[in-house]
Amino acid sequence: KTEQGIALVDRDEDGVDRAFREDVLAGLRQRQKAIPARWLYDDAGSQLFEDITELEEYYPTRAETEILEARSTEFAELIGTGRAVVEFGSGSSVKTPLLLRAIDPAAYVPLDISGDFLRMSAAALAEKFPALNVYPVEADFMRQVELPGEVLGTKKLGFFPGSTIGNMVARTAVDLLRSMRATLGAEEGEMPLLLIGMDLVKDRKVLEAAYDDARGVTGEFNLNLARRINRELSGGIPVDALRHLARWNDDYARIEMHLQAVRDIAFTVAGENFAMSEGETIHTENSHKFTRRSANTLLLAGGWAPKKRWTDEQGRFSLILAEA
Ligand code: AVI
Repeated sequence: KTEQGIALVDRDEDGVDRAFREDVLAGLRQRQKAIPARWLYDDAGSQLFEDITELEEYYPTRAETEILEARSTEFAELIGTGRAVVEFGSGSSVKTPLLLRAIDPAAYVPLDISGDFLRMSAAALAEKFPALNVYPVEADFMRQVELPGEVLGTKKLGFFPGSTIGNMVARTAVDLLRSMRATLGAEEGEMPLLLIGMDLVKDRKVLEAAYDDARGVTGEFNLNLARRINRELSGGIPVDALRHLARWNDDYARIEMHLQAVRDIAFTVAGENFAMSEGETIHTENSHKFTRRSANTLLLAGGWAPKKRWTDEQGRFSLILAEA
């Protein structure tokens, strides 16, 4: 529940998240089984994702941090001080302080659907920056969000690091970029800026290793979805019969994660019967990778004009500043 007492998660009388159940059941009925990637992030999944960001093979977090560290002077010049930073998703421990230190904002407004996560990271940031006004908002940022009155009239900078935009198909990504414009006041004639991380197309081997690490942490992250279904939806998926698969789809310029059946299996979820034959998969995530042009095209389609682009030394990851 939010402070206003509005529950963001709609649960039935047994405490089951209705949207999760509907997404899973609808996804498992499809010919190509598919479950939206947002369901990977329960507490266990969020912890596993944190572990992923520290893996040798998973370069995006380090590459983006490198850019944030190297370009602070340019951020200060181009963005200026005194803006309100609106972060889409709760600030991670490392990246957000780097940005805040560079541009000395008037306020910091983290938006997140998970209230617990939000309060934890907001408290950690407030401790690091005692003079900064922090206004956490529990909300689903896929839709326009009403920002706290305290930042009305203050120019905004949206911050969306991590290449999370890459986890959406273009249609959804464009909707989100448009919602961000609205949230940040573009429609009221304010001129917000957006600083967004977008991972780049590169050698397929490097990409596939980043999503199929030697220690098997990404595999655990993927398999946790099946475990979560068993836990929360009285599922009987034989998790030992599934294996983690990460492969580059060159036509769509994306890494796809799947759970693949290693033998014929049958199981129930929330009372409904499903079967998978050997080799069949459940598609669990897309992670789109961009070129300079495809990144610009996506941003423009979402109502944002790219203004400046940085990459890390090795050219693996990009951070783009755009204006509405
Ligand atoms: C959160 N998101 C940007 C990650 C990515 O790289 O697409 C999620 C992830 N999936 C597997 N590894 C990391």
